Amino acid sequence: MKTEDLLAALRDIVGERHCLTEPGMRAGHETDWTRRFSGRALAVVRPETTDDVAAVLRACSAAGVGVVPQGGNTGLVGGSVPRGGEVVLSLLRLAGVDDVDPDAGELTARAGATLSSVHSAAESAGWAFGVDLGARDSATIGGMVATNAGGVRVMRHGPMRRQLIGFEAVLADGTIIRRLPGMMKDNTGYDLAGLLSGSEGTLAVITAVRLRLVPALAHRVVAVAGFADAAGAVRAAASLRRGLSSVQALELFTDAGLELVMRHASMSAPLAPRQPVYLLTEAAATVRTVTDDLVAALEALGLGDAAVIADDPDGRHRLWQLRERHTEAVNAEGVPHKVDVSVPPTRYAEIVERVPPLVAEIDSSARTFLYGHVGDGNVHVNVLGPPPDDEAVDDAVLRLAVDLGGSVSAEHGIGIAKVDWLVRDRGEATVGAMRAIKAAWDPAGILNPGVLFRP
Ligand code: FAD
Ligand code: 2HG
Ligand code: ZN
Repeated sequence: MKTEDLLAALRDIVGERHCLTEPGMRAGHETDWTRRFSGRALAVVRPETTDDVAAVLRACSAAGVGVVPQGGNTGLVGGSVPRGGEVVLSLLRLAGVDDVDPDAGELTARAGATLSSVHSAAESAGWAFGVDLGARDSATIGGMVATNAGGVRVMRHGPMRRQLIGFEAVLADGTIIRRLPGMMKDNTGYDLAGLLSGSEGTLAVITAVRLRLVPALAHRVVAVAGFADAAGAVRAAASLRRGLSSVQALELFTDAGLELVMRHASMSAPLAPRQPVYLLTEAAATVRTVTDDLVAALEALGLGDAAVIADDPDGRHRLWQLRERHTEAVNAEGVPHKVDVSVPPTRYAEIVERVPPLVAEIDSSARTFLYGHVGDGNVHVNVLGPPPDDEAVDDAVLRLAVDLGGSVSAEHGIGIAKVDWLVRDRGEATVGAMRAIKAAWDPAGILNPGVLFRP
């Protein structure tokens, strides 16, 4: 099929208005959130239904043209934008949340529903959704399943994969596969929903999922405590996790990042004097005593005077902003190198201490910011300075994570940013098994070419 014929077929399926070929209309879909990755799309198509998604995939398969599924385009590893010449399949019009079941604590979200809309729907039914992250107003449920997104409550509820009860998706040849609504217990062969989690748009296009909800906890408290070093913060995090069953989140950041956030967001320091490392703890329960319990736990750790606590909505929000706004504060300073890794809990303090001098050895003018989900062993290394295509810093940090027994991707995925590291981290045999799955589901290789594997 000629390009012009494919474009005509796509216009027929989604309508002229939703097949974007003008450069100005495509632009927002062609560059990623960090501005580090971009490429030209043949067209951006915006289907409204699952049947339209299937028709688009059939047309692209027939034409042998690659397809890049795209949700909110908040991904951080370059997997959501074209490499050059693909059709971007935007799922944003498949929005909405249906079939909220307040008795079962379940709902169905279409792929383009934002995380915030799922939180609202869960809340209206007297429940909560167990995954939360800073990009909640833009990140879509389809993209979050495709990346197996983590966020700030993984230590309590697990990542997206753990929330899935059922799914609907479209294979590269347009075949629709579906298990909706699905069942909480359902041992019927391969776990295809689990396989789609973290598949990064390379196996199928996710069009809807059934999600489990978690109890809504009425009382919530947030504390930020300061430490002389990362080891102290990691020890306190371990102790709080062990001793306080109400803990929902444990987040770490350093004073360099705090300085940036305060400047960018016009906020003031949570503690005086400032400290090198901070630990944010959130606890929640159905009973008001959750605040007293956290205060007592911090005092038992000798942190009574080194912590600030808030249990009112505004105060909690202010403390959370100090951690959540790191990503946008770094982005406002330049195009960052983002290295999302996890290490065993016993090596967490070590990686936080070793990364800044390691980066400085490679590029003495680089600025390094570390923050992350200490409760999951996940640290986000952000480096400003080296040109976007210079990977020396990325490679050094990834090598260190592997040497410490960690993973080269904790929660953001492989995308195009880490394709070579997938093999280095997992080995040829394991990646060979992954490639065999890819070949079976997408034999012509049209879904997100270049993501996860080199073509
Ligand atoms: P996109 O960026 O559009 O796509 C991401 C990947 O999924 C791409 O490979 C794409 O091809 C594929 N994809 C998208 N939709 C579909 C679909 N329907 N079917 C198949 N494949 C699809 N991530 C975390 O894990 N934890 C965090 O705490 C976190 N915080 C963030 C904070 C900020 C401020 C920002 C900007 C990002 C953050 N992220 C975080 C990263 C990002 O939000 C997640 O990766 C999110 O899951 C991406 O969702 P999206 O809809 O934007 O997907
Ligand atoms: C977070 O935890 C996100 O804030 C983004 O995963 C991480 O900015 C980053 O590198
Ligand atoms: Zn994160």
